[in-house]
Amino acid sequence: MLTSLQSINLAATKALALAASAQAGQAGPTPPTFWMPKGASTIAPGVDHTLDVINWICYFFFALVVVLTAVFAVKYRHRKGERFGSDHPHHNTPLELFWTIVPTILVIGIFVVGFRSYLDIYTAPKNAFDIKVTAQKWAWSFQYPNGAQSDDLYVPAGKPVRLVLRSSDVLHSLYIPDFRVKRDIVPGRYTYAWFQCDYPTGMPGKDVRDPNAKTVEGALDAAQAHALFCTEYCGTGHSKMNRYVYVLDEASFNQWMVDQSQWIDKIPEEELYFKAGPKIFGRCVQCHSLDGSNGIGPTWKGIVDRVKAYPFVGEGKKYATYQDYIRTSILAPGDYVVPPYANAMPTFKGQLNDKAIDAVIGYMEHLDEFDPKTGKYLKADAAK
Ligand code: HEC
Ligand SMILES: [Cu+2]
Repeated sequence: MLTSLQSINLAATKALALAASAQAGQAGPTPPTFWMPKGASTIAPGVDHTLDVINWICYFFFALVVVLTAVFAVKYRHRKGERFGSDHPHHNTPLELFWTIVPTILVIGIFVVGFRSYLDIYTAPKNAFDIKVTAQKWAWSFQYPNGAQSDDLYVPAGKPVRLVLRSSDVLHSLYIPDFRVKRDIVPGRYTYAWFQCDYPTGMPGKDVRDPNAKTVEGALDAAQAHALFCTEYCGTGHSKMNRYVYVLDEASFNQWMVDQSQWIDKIPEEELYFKAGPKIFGRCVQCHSLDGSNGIGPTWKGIVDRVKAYPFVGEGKKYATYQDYIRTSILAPGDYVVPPYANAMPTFKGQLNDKAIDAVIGYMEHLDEFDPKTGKYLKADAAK
């Protein structure tokens, strides 16, 4: 029994050593195994070794139980002429003590190894880089300290990152298998997760979610990015919360953050609707279509004419212009809930600024210039 405890300790030490060598940065992510995907965070080796130790204990006892069952079934089978129920062993105190004490010690050993990793996993280092995460039906919004925002998660390599998780509606759960990170996101409460990944994946060269995309030079290979899931069923659009994590070296990450916070400012007013419009529409497309089909929300096909005809839109009415109404619909969707729809739209207050809202309105005004299926600008070549 001492030896099994020692082997647990040994595995834990090995895990720590592995984690240290990963930190030194010679290696890349640990390769996938039968049980686990590749391990790309500093805690991955420790988690995997804890799992391995528990697995091996299970294999051992599984084999022991199966073999003994087979042996005893043969050895103590009923033989001709034997009477039932005679002369069988009943109580054996040493044996009972043995099979109570040994598993107890084993389980305590597993607890100690697990609890150590648990503390590591749940206590973020003090110098961690904070990223705010908002989960909502059915999208992620990642907010960076400089005001940048993204739908996929971008993180700096070689630095602890702490995610501050919030939900604006129901229970969600953030899961990054390659990092061995999983954390529930509970409405009305902050939860936290942290990780450190030392290996840059690079930037997405094109949409890696498109399986038909041809690899272009310098583009990120989809296998390199880390998948990010919502892992708490949160309604019909749950699977739309599958995103990616991109790990950038620190300089690229800082540059990306600056670009990301300023991307819309750099676009001239008259190009806004076709340069920024489709990108922002990417955050509305789960619920709104351009082709006339109604989803969770009303289609945007013909939206400007429809909205102009509302009895409360027009000079001297609640909304002087249709732009006013659309603006309010985006910032305070509950103000007027279009029948027969539910009040299901999240507010984009604090996420879309005035310029972004102008871009959306411009987009709605020029819908005939966009592909009704994909939302892409049809005159893209002419615009160059
Ligand atoms: C989770 C689903 C969802 C998302 C995401 C969503 N909406 Fe909505 N939207 C709705 C629903 C449902 C309605 C109808 C009920 C209401 O008025 O709140 C609606 C209504 C609207 C209306 C009023 C339409 C009308 O005919 O009066 C506008 C404008 C609008 N959304 C814009 C947006 C924009 C812009 C985005 C993206 C930045 C967006 N929505 C994202 C669900 C959504
Ligand atoms: Cu979810």
